[in-house]
Amino acid sequence: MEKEAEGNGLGKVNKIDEKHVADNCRKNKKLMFVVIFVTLVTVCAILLIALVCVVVLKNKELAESKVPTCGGHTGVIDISEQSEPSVFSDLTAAEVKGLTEYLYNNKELNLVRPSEVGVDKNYVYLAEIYLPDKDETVTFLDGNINFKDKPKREAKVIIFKGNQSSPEVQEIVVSPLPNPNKHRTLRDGIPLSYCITLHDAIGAEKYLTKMVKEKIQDILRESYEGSISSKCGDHCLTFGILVPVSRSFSGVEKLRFLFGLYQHAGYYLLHPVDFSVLMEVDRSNYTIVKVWYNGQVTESLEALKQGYDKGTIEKQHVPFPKDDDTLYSKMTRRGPAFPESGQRPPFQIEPDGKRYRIKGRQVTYMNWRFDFRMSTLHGPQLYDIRYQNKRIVYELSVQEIAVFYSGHSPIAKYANFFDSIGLIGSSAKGLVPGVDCPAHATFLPSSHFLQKSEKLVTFQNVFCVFEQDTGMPLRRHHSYSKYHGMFYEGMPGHVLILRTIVTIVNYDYIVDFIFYQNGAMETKVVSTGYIITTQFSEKETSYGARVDTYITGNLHHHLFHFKVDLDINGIKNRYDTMDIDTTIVQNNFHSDKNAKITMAKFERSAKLTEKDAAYKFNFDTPKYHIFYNNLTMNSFGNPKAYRVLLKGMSKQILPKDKGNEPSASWFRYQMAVTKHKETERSSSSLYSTLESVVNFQTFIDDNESLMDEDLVAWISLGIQHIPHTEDLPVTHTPGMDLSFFLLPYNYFPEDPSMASRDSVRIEPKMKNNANVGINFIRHSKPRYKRCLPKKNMYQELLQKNPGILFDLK
Ligand SMILES: *[C@@H]1O[C@H](CO)[C@@H](O)[C@H](O)[C@H]1NC(C)=O
Ligand SMILES: *[C@@H]1O[C@H](CO)[C@@H](O)[C@H](O)[C@H]1NC(C)=O
Ligand SMILES: *[C@@H]1O[C@H](CO)[C@@H](O)[C@H](O)[C@H]1NC(C)=O
Ligand SMILES: *[C@@H]1O[C@H](CO)[C@@H](O)[C@H](O)[C@H]1NC(C)=O
Ligand SMILES: [Cu+2]
Repeated sequence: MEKEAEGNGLGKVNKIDEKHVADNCRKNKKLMFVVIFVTLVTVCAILLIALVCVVVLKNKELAESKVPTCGGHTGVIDISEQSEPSVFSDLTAAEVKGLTEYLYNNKELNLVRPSEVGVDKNYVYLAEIYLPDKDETVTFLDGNINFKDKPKREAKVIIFKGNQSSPEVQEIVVSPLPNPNKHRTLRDGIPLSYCITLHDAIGAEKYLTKMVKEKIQDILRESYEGSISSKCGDHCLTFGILVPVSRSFSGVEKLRFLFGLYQHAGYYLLHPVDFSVLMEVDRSNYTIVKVWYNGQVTESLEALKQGYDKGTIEKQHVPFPKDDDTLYSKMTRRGPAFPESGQRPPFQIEPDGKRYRIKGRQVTYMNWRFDFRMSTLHGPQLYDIRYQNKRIVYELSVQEIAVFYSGHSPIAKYANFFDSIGLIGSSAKGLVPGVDCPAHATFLPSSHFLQKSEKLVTFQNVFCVFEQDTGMPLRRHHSYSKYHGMFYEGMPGHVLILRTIVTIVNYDYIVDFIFYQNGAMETKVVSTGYIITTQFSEKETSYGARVDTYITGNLHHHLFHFKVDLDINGIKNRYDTMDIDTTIVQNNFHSDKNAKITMAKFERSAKLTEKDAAYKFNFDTPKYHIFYNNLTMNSFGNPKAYRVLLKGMSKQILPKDKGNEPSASWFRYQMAVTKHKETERSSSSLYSTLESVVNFQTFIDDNESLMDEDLVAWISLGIQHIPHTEDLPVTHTPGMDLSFFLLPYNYFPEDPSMASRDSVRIEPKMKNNANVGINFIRHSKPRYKRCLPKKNMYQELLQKNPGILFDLK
């Protein structure tokens, strides 16, 4: 069959060939063009496919295996809740379960659950870990790690007791977790009026809103072009801020606070109007004590109404702001855009992965190691900070963040906030990768036990830990000439930062703990966020600056307090100052035998007692502050010490004991040093805004000996802030940073960062001859030749889980 077919085929072809040679010739030419054309097209197509293939493969290669992702190695980061909580870790879910069972089953405490909370009830306001006494903890930490000897875990619980004739606060310690069977009282008999309960705040606002709607809605409408109503549309007024009035100002036992009124446009706090109400709260009895309208005071809303209608009250008019993206109170981008071409800003990568480890809440970085936690009440706390495994600090913690305002209007006059009233620790959440911290940072959540829930409430992105280039070399020297010897050696400044940002209503405070490779550590606080403003009037001009047509930015003083429990080469330390003074000496190199010159000298002065050690900065007596153990001297006879350096001092200019200055008596000193005591754990309290329950001055007044004792340095930082137009829309961070350093001082035989592999040395191959080649000496060991930066996945994460940034309820 095949043969026949073949033969037939050939025969046909032959026939055609013979008959149509000329024809075929023409046809062949055409065919040739077609063939060439088809071939070309095919070749092009193949080339195109090949090109596409190359591009796809290249991308695939880039995306997949060949070029690795920088810092892909994450095995050293384990931020999960550890099965066995460390001594310093916050309450765990299991512990809270045991704690709530104990609390709610205890008849004596008579507590109601969160859903039944009310003014005449006893309920839990908050609970957090109550750390064991220091000596117990240190014995455990410094002994063999044996979990049998681990100090008991305990919880401090703050209970609001409304179910008694005079409501009180009781602070108890419940023990041992996770299965407690007893409690003891830490502090009690504190009138509940030294706190603001959620009930007080919500109840008073509801009451006030109702009264205002009934009695003076028309005054507000005429004066401020808005109303307090659920139907106010885009012209709403709101009681935006609540100012608790210190009992030192009010002179009454009952709780008093002020509500300020705002036009709810843009960000409301920059649209205040000159209307505020002073209220008194006694359980569910809300009373309006005074009303302030346009600088005039009346005893009630009715009296305001009468005066307004009769014409005895001077009226005012503030137009309602036009709420668009250019409104001064809004943080939306505006103005001629830069950079013109819209390039993205630089960012840092970790080419060889993380150079720090985290296990639970313990961080290890270079020679550093520390534990950290978040106190619901006080804010971030670091524990057992070690360098080369030797403890330098037992505790480094934020104690209080306060701000004292001034103003003619009552809101600014009485605004003396101690932010612990707003719970500093649980006010930190939602750090945004790429803005608040570098995108390559490790973000950690924090959990709190608050009034609203029987379980821990977890906030995401409360802390971030990252290593970064400060852009400032840690050290360098450039010896460029033959005469001095040719070499360059330098080390870039890479630090590890633990950061949190607390947002207390209007202000945002960035708190950084910075670890340098040379054994230095810095604690820094920076303010940003919205200032508190009052409606502009001539009377405010001594207390603030007009920053827009209708508003004054009021003068205020930011106060920060830190506890630094130093343990330098052991617990028993001394505190000396190195006092710099002048001395007159012989000018004996010259002919006149009696000639003298004056120069500086220094002298060590031991601080023997607490009163002796309460430090107020004085320009005339410059000094170093040195902490050391008298038993550890270096080979030159100097103590192996750490030095405290303050870079953000500020003076309290308010007179001692006036107003609520006593609540901030810690601010009388730039630094105070006291003997460690478990009864002096914190310099402030939940009650400081209303009453000085903890008076720091008493820590000093017993004037105890500081010689070879466990010393605690209490450090105050502060900044006076006279607002200006660039504080709109928000205060920017440059110039607002305050910090203190812990610096090694004869502690090491030399700079310990000499061992760091980050340094770079450049020198001629032949001594002092740069013409025969250069040696470039590095000590790092790159994991990859090149790598791709990790993608910042925050946006995708946020879309799926908006709760990491915003409250969902
Ligand atoms: C205590 O609570 C009980 C039960 O809710 C209530 O009947 C009583 O009036 C309360 N007592 C006080 C003093 O609030
Ligand atoms: C409410 O408080 C006012 C003012 O303090 C007082 O005169 C009044 O008797 C109180 N009412 C009740 C029901 O306690
Ligand atoms: C400790 O200090 C005292 C002076 O206060 C000194 O006399 C003593 O020699 C010191 N001890 C040591 C071991 O250095
Ligand atoms: C504190 O105590 C020391 C030592 O007892 C004493 O010399 C000093 O005067 C006291 N300081 C004050 C202010 O009382
Ligand atoms: Cu400020």
